[in-house]
Amino acid sequence: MHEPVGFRSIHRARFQAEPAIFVAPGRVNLIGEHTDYAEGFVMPAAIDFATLAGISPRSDGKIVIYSENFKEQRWFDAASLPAQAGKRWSDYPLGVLSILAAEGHSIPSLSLSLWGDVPLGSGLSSSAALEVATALAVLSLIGSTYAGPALARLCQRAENEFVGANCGIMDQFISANGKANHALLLDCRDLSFKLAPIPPNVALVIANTMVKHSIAGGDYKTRRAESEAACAVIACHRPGAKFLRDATLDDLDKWGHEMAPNSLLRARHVISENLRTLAAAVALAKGDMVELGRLMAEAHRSYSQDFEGSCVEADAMVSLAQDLPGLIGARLTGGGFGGCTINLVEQSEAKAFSEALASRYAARFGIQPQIHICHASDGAHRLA
Ligand code: GAF
Repeated sequence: MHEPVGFRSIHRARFQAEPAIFVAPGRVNLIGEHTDYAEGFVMPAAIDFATLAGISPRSDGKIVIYSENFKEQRWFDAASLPAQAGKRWSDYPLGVLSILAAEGHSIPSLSLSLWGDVPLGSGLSSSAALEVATALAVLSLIGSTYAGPALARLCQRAENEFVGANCGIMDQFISANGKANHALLLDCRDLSFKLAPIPPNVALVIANTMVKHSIAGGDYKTRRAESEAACAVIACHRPGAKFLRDATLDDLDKWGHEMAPNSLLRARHVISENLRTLAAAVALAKGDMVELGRLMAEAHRSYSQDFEGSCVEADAMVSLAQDLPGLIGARLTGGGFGGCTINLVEQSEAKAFSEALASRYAARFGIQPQIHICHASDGAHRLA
């Protein structure tokens, strides 16, 4: 994280008050895409790009939220917060306040400063970082605490019910519960997880295609609906199959002909991705990097061809990486249709890998990609 000089003094100067400061990270997903809302498995890591939230009490009945990124301040009455999103950055903190109120908390007058360096619209969960940082800050002001999984659910509700994006639990969960030097194998059914250590000689190289990604857009919704429609067909035969987590490839062989062609493809991705994610956790635990790389390659193929969640630039970013020294595995990460690829790379080759990938991509598309060598980081916590 590259904190702006004096985040504390920005809050102090603006609000004449000493802030308590909280940090919540963005994330990268190693494998397990579009499986979270199917109650399946994901394997994300928190990264060292994050949002900071500074908070202090007020006594004038107002809620004042300032974004250092947008250089914009917004005022609200604590007693009558907006009931609907307004398609602006402030929807995320307001969503958290609105769900906290719905969960029975009375929201006091407060000043909140926000700043973050998670690149926006790049599929690295800037929204989850903003929600989780806000939630921790406000909970501390009201003297309440939520355990990590409950904090993640609160923030997912803010995004689903207030912002209006129908995301799963992965992003908020890893932002709230990440652990330095580890990914998490998360079971999105019961939110149990296992720590998956990332070997110290493996770097997380995140390559931004610079194609904007958004889960508020129609594609995320459409893919989700198509995969859920496939599950509904299976459930007609096997009522126990409430989510694609409960379905098998055998179910698709038996009843795939009753599904719309796109639904069949989406379901094949989700069901096989759950299997790959479990296998990837085993490979990582055994230090079998060849198998991990193979699973990531297969996951990208499935995401791109069956789920049709990739784009020309992301497919190229993955294929341009294939013969570079040090590559273990590469795939598109996050909600899709743009954003970033995750490349697991031998640490000693990470710098040369990043430079070579950037120059190949720039030569292909005439766009300079941002490439970051990241570290798996701790989840949200109080900074000062
Ligand atoms: C986005 C969503 F927010 C997550 O819940 C998840 O569905 C992901 O896309 C795809 O794996 O990040």
